[in-house]
Amino acid sequence: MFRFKKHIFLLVLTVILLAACGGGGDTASEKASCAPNCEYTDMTLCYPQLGAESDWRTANTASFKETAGELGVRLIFSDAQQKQENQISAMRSCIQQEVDVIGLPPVVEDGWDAVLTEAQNAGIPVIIVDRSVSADSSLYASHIGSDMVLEGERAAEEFNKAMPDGGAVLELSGTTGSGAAVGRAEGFRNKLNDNITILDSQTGNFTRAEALPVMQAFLQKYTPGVDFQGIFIHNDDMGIGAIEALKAAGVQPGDLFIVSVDGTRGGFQAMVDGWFQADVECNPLLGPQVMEMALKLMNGQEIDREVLTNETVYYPDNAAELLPTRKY
Ligand code: GYE
Repeated sequence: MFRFKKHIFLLVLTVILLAACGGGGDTASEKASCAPNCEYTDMTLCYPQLGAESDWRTANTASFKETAGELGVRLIFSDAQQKQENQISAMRSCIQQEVDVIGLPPVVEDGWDAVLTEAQNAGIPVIIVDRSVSADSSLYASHIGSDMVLEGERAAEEFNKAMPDGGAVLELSGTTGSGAAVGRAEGFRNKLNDNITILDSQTGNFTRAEALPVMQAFLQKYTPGVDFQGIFIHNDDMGIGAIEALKAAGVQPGDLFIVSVDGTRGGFQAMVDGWFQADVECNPLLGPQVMEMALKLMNGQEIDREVLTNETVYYPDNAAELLPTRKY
């Protein structure tokens, strides 16, 4: 009887002690034991990359890997192949490994609440990188990326200038439900003159391979120069896929007014070759900014809740001159 009571007593004591220690639920400040003097070499950063769908993405990945190498940050990198469920499981694995900070480039906007809450409960701050999420902003530390709506507006302004008497355009849009495609489509519609109609809009999922058949299907349905005079393309890779289809259909560079987004070397080459009439910049080189912010978070310093990248529009007139200086 006495031995039994003793066992119960020990069991209760263990439970109380575990609860007092937080049962593994550390907070951010407990984790960064180096705070307020943490250095880059103290940092483990998780970056569950969304995929490798475009040259923009390749440059974004390289920016994180190179910056981590230069600063001595330990980077946990993965490639979700454009699948949200892969990004979520990569995040869960990082939470389990008790990383210091997570940088999340979300493939789509919706569906992040549960895993963001899990990170928050584990005391791991999340910086949303590049595309946005629809989750409440209390669930993440900050968002660093481009103003996708502004990019769409800038594209619309190019069509307004080129087509003052109006006309019709096609839209090759990015991944359905992604912050980049949603924002660009919205901005484009915000600013496009009333006399320019969007004849059709289809997704090419931000890839060359998927844009090619979409453009082919457009060309079966609509006659270039007759039914439409321009194309707004949400990224350079899809633009390059579309050019292949246009070439095969006998369209010549300059027959259509084409505006793309990103400003990659491929986009610059398309301007040099006369296919694109403007390329709206979207900067993928976000590694340094994200790591600087991650360090501030580890040290408990103030950070901005929204950081938008400064960007411009490029044109064919100096594309050949700028091409060799492009970093991506
Ligand atoms: O424009 C595209 C990439 O989210 C801004 O994703 C990014 C977009 C970029 O695949 O090329």
